[in-house]
Amino acid sequence: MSFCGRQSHFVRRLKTDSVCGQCPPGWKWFQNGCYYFSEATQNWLVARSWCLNKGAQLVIVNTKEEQNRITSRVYWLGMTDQNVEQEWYWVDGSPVKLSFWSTGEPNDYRGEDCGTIAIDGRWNDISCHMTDYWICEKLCPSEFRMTV
Ligand SMILES: [Ca+2]
Ligand SMILES: [Ca+2]
Ligand SMILES: [Ca+2]
Repeated sequence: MSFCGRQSHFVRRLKTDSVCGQCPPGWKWFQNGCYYFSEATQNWLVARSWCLNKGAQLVIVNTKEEQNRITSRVYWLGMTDQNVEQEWYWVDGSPVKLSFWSTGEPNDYRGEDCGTIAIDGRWNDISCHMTDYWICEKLCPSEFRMTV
């Protein structure tokens, strides 16, 4: 590798730290992104809009590590089955594959279409009109992402 190649790699590492290591005030860095844990409660749609307005989205659980990181109280997850019942999709349009549903969930009790994570990390579908805390996730630009 040429010196220039090495130097650009070094610069990229610095950017990784500055971009992903210093999240906006009130946001926490974890792996490939910045996370916002709300202090207020809203219904799912308002929470989703709040994240979008910050250039983020409601959290999408991609890994067990991420799941563990966000487990601490009841939060909205960025997933819904409101388009087709029992077909769960993340807010980025990808189907929910890795999942941590609680026993007997999702049960669509009286038409529950939005996903939450409970204090024990188990998922439950509840009415989208309920209010809960929420988590936004903002990915670092791809060129800055750490390999984990
Ligand atoms: Ca994620
Ligand atoms: Ca449902
Ligand atoms: Ca349920």
